[in-house]
Amino acid sequence: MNIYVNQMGYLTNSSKFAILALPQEACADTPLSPAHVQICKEDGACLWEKDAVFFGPDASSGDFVWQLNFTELTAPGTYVIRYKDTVSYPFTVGDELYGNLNRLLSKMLYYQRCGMELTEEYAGNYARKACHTAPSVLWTEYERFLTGELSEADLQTFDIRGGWHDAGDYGRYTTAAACALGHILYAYRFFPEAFTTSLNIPESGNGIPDILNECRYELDWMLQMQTEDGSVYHKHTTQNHAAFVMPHEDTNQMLLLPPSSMAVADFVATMALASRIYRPFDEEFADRTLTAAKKSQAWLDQHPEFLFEHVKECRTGGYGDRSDIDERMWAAMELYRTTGEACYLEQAKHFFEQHPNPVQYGWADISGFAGWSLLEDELIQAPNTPSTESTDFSSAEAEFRTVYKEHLLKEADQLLEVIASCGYGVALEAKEYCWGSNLSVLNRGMLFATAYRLNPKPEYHTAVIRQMDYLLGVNATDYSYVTGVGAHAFCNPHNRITVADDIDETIPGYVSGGANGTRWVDPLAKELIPEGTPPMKSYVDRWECYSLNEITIYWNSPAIFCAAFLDSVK
Ligand code: 9MR
Ligand code: ZN
Repeated sequence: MNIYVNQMGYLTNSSKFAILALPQEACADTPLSPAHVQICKEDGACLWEKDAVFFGPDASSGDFVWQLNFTELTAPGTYVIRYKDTVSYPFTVGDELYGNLNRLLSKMLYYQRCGMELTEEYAGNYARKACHTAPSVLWTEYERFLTGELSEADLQTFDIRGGWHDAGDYGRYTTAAACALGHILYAYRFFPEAFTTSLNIPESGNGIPDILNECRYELDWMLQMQTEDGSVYHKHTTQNHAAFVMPHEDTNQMLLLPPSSMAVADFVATMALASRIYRPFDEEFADRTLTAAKKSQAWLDQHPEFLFEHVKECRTGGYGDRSDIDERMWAAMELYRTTGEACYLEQAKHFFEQHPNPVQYGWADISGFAGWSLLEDELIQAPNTPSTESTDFSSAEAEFRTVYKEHLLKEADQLLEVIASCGYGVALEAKEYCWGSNLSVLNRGMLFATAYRLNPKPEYHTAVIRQMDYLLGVNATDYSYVTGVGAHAFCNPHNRITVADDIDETIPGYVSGGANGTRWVDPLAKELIPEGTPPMKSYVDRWECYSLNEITIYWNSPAIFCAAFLDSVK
């Protein structure tokens, strides 16, 4: 029997679930009886006994599953669960857990910084030299240089620096950046009390919350991605991914890839949002971001067509998309929220009407961000407290809010049913485990957190917890998907720095992409994971497996959102 617990631990007064499981092929008959477990102090003293209830076969894991609800364990401490000879990993009960987790997840962003030296003072053993400081050139000119049509002296150069490395590669991509910033800036907006402690970064102590200092590093890079005419480059990478070397050893030519309408709209939205968030701390920056947002919105208004050019000779991340409706919706909504100008609300509504299910929070579909903007004041306040902000909406907005809210809550209720149908309590169906499935799980977590703010049903809160439980060990792989968190955390991310740095201990706080049950996987994953493996188990902790075990800023960012929620709403 396997026992899966949240290897980090559980909040004192919130729901606590553990899972006991056996692969179905290991059982001749369906086992129907409950599993009698003991809950013990880590040092061995048994506290009490309880039955884990037989759930049945679970489609995502291929397991027979027993569910143990031990919410009544509220005394802080470190515990294990025992079943016959099997002992779970230890776990803690306490209220500091999600705050500590949030700090680790947020510090990861500092380790992703490009274009500056990370000094020992802030990076400890992981100190490293500045990288990617050479000038960049336009892809459109560079390709003509490659064919000999242009000489090197003919190439325009651009001094664009900074930002976070997207992932285990060293690229920087506008839509990916906007996705991460959307999660984090809204996490701060809705749960500011979860961001009061120092991250020990160079800006710490300047009077601005460190999470905003960290996001500023990305925003400053993003501002440089705007062109003269208001369009925004889609990405800033080399032609091919670097070898597995430290970032400063990657001296390949940096390129600016042509604008896409997604990049422009995401830029508008992010800058308009940043303008509201940074205004209390830095008027000048708030003005600058709003001006930049309006300039790019003017470009969008003049270019209503979908624009995305897949440059196949450039083999870094594509971040291709099929629709820019959601990005344009987010842009219009943020401009409305920041300026109050009714024309933007009209635009946003127009795009909302074209979107079937605008509650998505991933890089390809960020429609849910527009919803956060729409309902911002309600989401800021704790449940059941009267709103301090003006509720004097135009009737157009009021009606729009009602419709959107109903939609979101209905979606949340449907996802509660998905949780109920999954033995492990995850809000994903078996067919949904694709590249970056942990993002999908966390997206659902953010949706439940949003629903809880709108209607504080305990089920929504528990649903957020269960998505974080999954991430931190209540899953059929036995791993915690956050480096450095839990007794059995994954430690071989597909990450150039971790592979090249010669340091045994992996940087803590990375979220893995997670199980990928599709056949669209990297070569080693294909070799190591036999066809027919249940989706939740389609994972190995190998650095070569980029389709299973990469890390990115926008897999950490939704975890930051969920951790911040659970740190402030316990
Ligand atoms: O996160 C992206 C995932 O949803 C896609 O399926 C995958 C393949 O296109 O790409 C992922 O993004 C990668 C990006 O293209 C480059 N940097 C690393 C990202 C994480 O794997
Ligand atoms: Zn770099």
